[in-house]
Amino acid sequence: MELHEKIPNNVNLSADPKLKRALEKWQPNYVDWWMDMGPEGFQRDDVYLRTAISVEPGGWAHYDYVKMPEYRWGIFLTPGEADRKIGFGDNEGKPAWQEVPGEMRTQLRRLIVTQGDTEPASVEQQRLLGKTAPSNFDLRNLFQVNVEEGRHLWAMVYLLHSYFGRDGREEAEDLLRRRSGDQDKPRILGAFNEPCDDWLNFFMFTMFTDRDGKYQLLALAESGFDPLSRTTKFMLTEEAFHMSVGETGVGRIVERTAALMREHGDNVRDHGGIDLPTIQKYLNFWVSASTDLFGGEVSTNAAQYFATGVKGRNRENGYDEHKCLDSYYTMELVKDSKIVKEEIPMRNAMNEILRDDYLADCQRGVTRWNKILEDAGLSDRLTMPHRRFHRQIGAYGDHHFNPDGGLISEEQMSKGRDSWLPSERDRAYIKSLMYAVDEPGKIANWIAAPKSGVKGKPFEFEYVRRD
Ligand code: BYC
Ligand code: FE
Ligand code: FE
Repeated sequence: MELHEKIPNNVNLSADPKLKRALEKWQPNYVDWWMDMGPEGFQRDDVYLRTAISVEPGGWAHYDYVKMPEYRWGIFLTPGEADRKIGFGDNEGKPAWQEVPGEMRTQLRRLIVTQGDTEPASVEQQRLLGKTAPSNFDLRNLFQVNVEEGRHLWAMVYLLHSYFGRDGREEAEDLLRRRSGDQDKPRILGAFNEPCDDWLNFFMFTMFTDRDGKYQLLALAESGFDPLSRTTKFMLTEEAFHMSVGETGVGRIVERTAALMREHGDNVRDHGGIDLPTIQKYLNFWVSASTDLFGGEVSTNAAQYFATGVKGRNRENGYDEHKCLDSYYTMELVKDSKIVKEEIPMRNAMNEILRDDYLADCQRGVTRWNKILEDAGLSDRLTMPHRRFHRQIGAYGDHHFNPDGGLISEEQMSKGRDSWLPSERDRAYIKSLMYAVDEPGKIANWIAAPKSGVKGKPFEFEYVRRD
């Protein structure tokens, strides 16, 4: 470990002066981007953050107060496996690549750039949320997520600089130039240009959009390109925290809403809470936007990634067969205004296969939220929208579906829209609830306090000390 270097790392950076210089040149540009686009108004405060200091299970994190611009963003890869073999596709059984094979350069660069682009995008989307955090504890969790997304950008930039020469360095600069939601130079993927400007959005985003991150990282962890596999494995350890922020965040809102419903009936808004129908609409929005992130149902890109071995399935080990040449995936597609079943060659269905795992995981989270409602003695439930609902990308993007997945007309969609997705009024209402609760141990009215704090500290602990 080179922990006390300018760029902490476990990749022996000091042995490669050229790479080290290139990264040290990128670093100030990164810090400039962080100052411009990172959490606004909190750059001078002490934040109780964890920092990666090792890749060993159980011992990798160090907790202390740091000012965010001084955070030690490092480069950490899970240790390599001796003689690792490619686990799938046409190159199954061949040694994993330690360098980028020429014929896979374009594919790999594109995947790494797309992955890398989402990381700063999310920081940009969340940059104003600190001003309305429902508690000091939540404020800290937001910043923890933000600095780790910054580290994920570092992880991809390390790969670009190390393995892609000059065009890699240019891509690394561009990662700091695009801006979430910008008309002229937007971020690459749809969901990362959507505003995430209130805390219901934030918790839904970390629940559903960070979970896309989990599944994409799992698929990239299978990559035949070993440095990508090892980088994404370590990123997954951080992703788990982001998703827990989302799941417990929405869970705490549901808990508070349930308490208000028991006391006052359905009239939750009159008592400053977030009513279940509004929670459901935000859920529908972020599930559909995040479902889009898996790409087209039928995808030649995905088939190529699988064939060459650059991107696999989630936990390839769990499958008996890793070539997928003579198998088919049954998909429901729209033909002549009807939904019909079609057999798609398995490799072309890789996006959909990953989406299946993702949606099942989301459903498990929603089921846990419903348990909170059940325990409160309420019969209301939250549900996952159908995967076809409100899609912009892929086979369903050109049609309209209701939340149950039924094909509907454009007119029916316009009619239903405000009861299925957040309306302007809903968004304005949620915004009206957002104000900063600074004092440690205090909590906003629309959310319940967490069961526990961070790293054995109580909820009342002062996680963010204002300058
Ligand atoms: N928005 O063949 P298709 C995370 C484009 S999240 C806009 O279906 P493919 C995180 C596509 O690029 C994880 N465009 O797609 C979470 C293609 O464009 P071109 C991020 C889209 O390539 C929270 C065209 O449509 N990681 O880490 O099979 C906070 C046809 O595409 C979208 C990755 O994404 C979209 N939603 O699959 C922080 C992993 N979807 O080439 C971080 C790397 C598709 O025709 N990326 N398009 O111009 C990939 O594996 C693939 O690029 C995708 C798309 C799965 C995204
Ligand atoms: Fe990330
Ligand atoms: Fe994340």
